[in-house]
Amino acid sequence: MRIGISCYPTYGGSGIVATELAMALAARGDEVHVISYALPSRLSLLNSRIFFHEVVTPTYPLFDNFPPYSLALTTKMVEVARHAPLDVLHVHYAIPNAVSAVLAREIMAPQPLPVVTTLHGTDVTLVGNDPNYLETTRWGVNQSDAVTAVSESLRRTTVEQLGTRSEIHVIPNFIDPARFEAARQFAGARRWAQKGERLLVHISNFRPVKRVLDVIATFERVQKQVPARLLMVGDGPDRGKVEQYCREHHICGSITFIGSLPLVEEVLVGADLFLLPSESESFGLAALEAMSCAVPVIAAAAGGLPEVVDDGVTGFLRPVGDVEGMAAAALRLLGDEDLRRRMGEEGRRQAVERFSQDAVVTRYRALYEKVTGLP
Ligand code: GMT
Repeated sequence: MRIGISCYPTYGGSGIVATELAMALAARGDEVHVISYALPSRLSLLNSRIFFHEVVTPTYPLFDNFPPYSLALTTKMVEVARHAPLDVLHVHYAIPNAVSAVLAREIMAPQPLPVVTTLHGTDVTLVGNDPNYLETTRWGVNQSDAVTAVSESLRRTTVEQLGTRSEIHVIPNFIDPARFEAARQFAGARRWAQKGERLLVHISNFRPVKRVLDVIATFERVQKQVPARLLMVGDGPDRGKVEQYCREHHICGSITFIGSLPLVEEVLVGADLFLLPSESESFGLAALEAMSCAVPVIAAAAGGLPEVVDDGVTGFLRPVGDVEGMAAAALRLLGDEDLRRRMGEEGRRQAVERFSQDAVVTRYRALYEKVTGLP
């Protein structure tokens, strides 16, 4: 099958999922055309069945700061669909990708171009439900030939907040077990540790929804009891604020801001705990990646996180903002190495059993077969 995949190229989970899916489909024999405004960070073009198409958005004085990216994206989708030619177009993140894709389908008619839209979270919860985008987002979702959401929680939220009427298939995010098995050899997080330090890790795009100050507040409480280091991985709008807080509270010495890393296992393997206290999280791919590295997760009981982290079994979930509870859970695990190891290993087992790439990619492939009628 010839599959178009459109996504954001940056370090967000939606771009990672789209990229991993593209590479897995190509490895199985499909031809995959990735469409985005820049090369996604993890996309390898070394498979001869993967192609990358950059969306270029020309500017013009009249546009001021608002060049019409959605139209340039639609135009690129049509160009690729016509000349590849594509059998199906799978877009990740509804805004503007779903709307651009439906428009591309209309332009392509009568040549069919079924559109599959995968909702990732903030395209519904933070951006899609904004009155400035709501009507168009709902239309893009309703007009798609198939819609998926990465968790049951996001499926419910989409119906509630966008008022969509299409069937939404829940297809969770996934990991490649082989990649994480190979990572077991890595020096991983221990590279950053000083003698006797326990290692806590947080990975995100440092947006307000991630509640990065809660990570620091939890760590401060832990560090009072146990020698520890916090690895802050990623980058984004709240990083400056958090670094300033650390300077003002004289805790910079035990917190390392690493920046964005394409392969998160480089910092997860060998870590003691992973912290994700988000306000909302449709799935929490970083939590799944931590589990895949046998690292227990302490997270907020928000959105789809309870569908990923088994509370009391592969980590602990606490109410949003409950930094006392998260710190107590962290201290409990750091004080009981047997329990910490057992939870980590169970996390790895569940990650492989419930979120393996092969099974999830098969489900996406089945959806493409359904909307195209092709084998
Ligand atoms: O987290 C974000 O703000 C960006 C967004 C993205 O594009 O990566 O993340 C969402 O999609 C991920 C992949 O499906 C999910 O693992 C994240 O939970 C989800 N983020 C939120 O819901 C806040």
